[in-house]
Amino acid sequence: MHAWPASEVPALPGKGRDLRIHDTATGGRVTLAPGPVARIYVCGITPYDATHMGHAATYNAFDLVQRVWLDTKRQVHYVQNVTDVDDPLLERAIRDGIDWVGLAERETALFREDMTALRMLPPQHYIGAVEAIPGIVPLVERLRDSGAAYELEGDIYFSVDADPHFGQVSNYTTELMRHLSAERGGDPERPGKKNPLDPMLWMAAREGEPSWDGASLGAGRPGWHIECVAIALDHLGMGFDVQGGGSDLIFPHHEMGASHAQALTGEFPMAKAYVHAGMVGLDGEKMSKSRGNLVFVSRLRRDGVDPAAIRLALLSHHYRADWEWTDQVLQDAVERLGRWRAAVSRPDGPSADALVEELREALSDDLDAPAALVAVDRWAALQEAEGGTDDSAPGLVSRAVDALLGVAL
Ligand code: 5CA
Ligand code: ZN
Repeated sequence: MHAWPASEVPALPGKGRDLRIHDTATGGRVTLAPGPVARIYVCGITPYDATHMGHAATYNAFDLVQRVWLDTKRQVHYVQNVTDVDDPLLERAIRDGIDWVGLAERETALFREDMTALRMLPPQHYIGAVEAIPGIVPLVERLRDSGAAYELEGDIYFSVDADPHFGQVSNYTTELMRHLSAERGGDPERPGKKNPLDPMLWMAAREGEPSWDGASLGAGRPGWHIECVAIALDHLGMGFDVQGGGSDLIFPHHEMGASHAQALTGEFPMAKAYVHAGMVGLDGEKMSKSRGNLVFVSRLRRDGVDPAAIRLALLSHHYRADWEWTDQVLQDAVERLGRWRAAVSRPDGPSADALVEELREALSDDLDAPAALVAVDRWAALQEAEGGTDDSAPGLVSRAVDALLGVAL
């Protein structure tokens, strides 16, 4: 699948700092020093509805990860999937009486537009679940042949007990895992499973649903977790730097994905850091396609909201925090954008060398975007109050805000 066009990332003088980021698996900070090429996998959308502010906030977090790495003069190898076949997509297509392929294509196209408008850097490999199926089938066969997977009435399940490290991404209790498994697409109550938590790897063809040739597995379609693992291993290999997504993916998705990969390769861990963004809510509830309490990026754009203001609204919250989208959050961002644009539109101003270092320090410190915004606010306030004589400062601020925060002034 094609991704979306890249906005240019201006090079800044000097060099950024290594990223220290919170890792869900260990519960602590890890310093990622990935050598000349950093490798990141970020879970993509299930395209049955438009991009909402929760999605945008999560992709914003992983965009910052890349901007910090690029500023350290590393290359970034970025992979993202599109879950273009799955239960919620098929259910929505039936509900709306439309073709599921067309629905997925339409919503993926809109996502690309939103990502482009928000200046999110595109992945080098943007891979749909459907196009990954030929790579998924042999992995499921391997897991089955090695005893890490088993058949139940034609469906193939992964045996979580096959991975000695199972549980080490979320560190959740078995009780919580069971609860989340039932809530997030698993089937802990299905009789005949070796362990109630075992997730499906391959679902045998169901009447009226799309299916693909699964060689020795029979016709069917892939489970959700193996989709991301197949794509990540194919394009990044084991031991990549960051596995990213929202905190609702900690369990089962990232836990199961890590176990699939570890059982397949015998290597541990799949990723050096499991990084999770907080949930964005609206009116006290998690914003979600299934709940329908959504503020869409595309809707705001259509209403004439500057995408740079949307991006500033996202950046004003720490990526790990759960927060609420309100009109005030957007209003504050619009005003801030106005102040910053006025400050950089003058021919000179106070020196910005220290500001660039403050931005670097804030972002390398577990992506502290709110602290970065405050630092720019301070420079803009000084510019407004006193001005300055450095004629390179406004340009440098513009480039730094663009390169490190993805905001075009
Ligand atoms: N296709 C799968 C991942 S392989 C999926 O979860 N798709 S999604 O469309 O439901 O979500 C896309 C990304 O947005 C995921 O990382 C998810 O964790 C994140 N996300 C979903 N809702 C929110 C929310 N309310 N706040 C923050 N992030 C969210
Ligand atoms: Zn995923």
